[in-house]
Amino acid sequence: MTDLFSPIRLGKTELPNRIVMSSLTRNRAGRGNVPTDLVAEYYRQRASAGLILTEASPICPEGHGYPRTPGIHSAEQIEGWKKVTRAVHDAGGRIAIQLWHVGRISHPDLQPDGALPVAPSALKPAGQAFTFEGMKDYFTPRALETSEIPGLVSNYARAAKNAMEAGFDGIEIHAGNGYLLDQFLRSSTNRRTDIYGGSKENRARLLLEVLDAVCAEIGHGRVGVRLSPVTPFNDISDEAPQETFEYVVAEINRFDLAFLDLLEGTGGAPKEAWLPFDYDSLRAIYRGNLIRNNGYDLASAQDAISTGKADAIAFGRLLLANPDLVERFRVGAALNAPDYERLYFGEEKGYTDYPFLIIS
Ligand code: 8OZ
Repeated sequence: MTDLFSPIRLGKTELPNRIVMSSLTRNRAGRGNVPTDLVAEYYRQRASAGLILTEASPICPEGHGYPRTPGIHSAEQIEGWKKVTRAVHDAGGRIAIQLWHVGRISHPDLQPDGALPVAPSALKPAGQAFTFEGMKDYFTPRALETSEIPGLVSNYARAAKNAMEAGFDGIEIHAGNGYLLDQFLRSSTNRRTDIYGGSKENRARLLLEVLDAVCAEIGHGRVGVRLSPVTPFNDISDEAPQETFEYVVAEINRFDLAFLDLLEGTGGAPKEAWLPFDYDSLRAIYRGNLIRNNGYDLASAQDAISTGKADAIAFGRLLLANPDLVERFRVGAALNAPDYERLYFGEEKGYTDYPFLIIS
């Protein structure tokens, strides 16, 4: 019987099990937003996962919105990531990088020359940005000109090329969680009147152009995509999420991607508080491998795999706190609890100091 420990092929990559490490922002990059030896050690420790998805990694300087997030746009960053991919591969693992542009979820303090963040429309998000000087109110972003879109798309393609140079097995396009591509997809943040706004077909156009460009650059078997249809994180919503995302997923079918990473629910909120959405309908529409993500434990993950609701399951908090989660699941061991105080700072503390199982 197929279960969480069964191998699976996602595009060009063979996984020994179906336990995927979800992308997790950890804010430990060094100067120049370059991954350090400590970052390499963190991922190396988690190499027994079937596939690691890295933390979200900006594709260009304008794509940054938080301190110390590792980029994939400079030569130094590519060199830094080489240490990470080498460490994971030497430990027998596989790793894909999540490509990110935050759009309006940024602040002039984090932008080149103190510029305004860019977005589909000049709509200020509610809330505050994480800056080097603490929390500061968001600004009203600058709406991208239609003529700027091709340059943005080519930044994704260049980042995908950089990812291959850095030794990654693949990439995941981050089109969720209220960041730039999601700001185009969802109606609350996209009020454009050009071919990138209005109808669902127009709102999905940028993501589809990005997928086209990265697939042309590195091949569809190395490309995945992250969607999160109803998360309100970063002040975002859609008037008709079921309709919007059924369309998006149907269109994504044409790329024959390595996987779709579907973030269910609404961030860290308990399941009872999730906004309604029929994820099984996306499963039925999507023809490729589906990774389901958010709040799974061993039992619910096994259930999702054995009933055919998912091909693999991504774990965030559990893999963050249990580098040897695969082994712990296998033997039914107790799990370490995540140190929520040190998710976004703390260097090695709450990062590379979680204990491994001691087998006596
Ligand atoms: C938490 C803090 C900062 C960024 C996401 C990249 O939600 C993130 C993120 C999460 O996709």
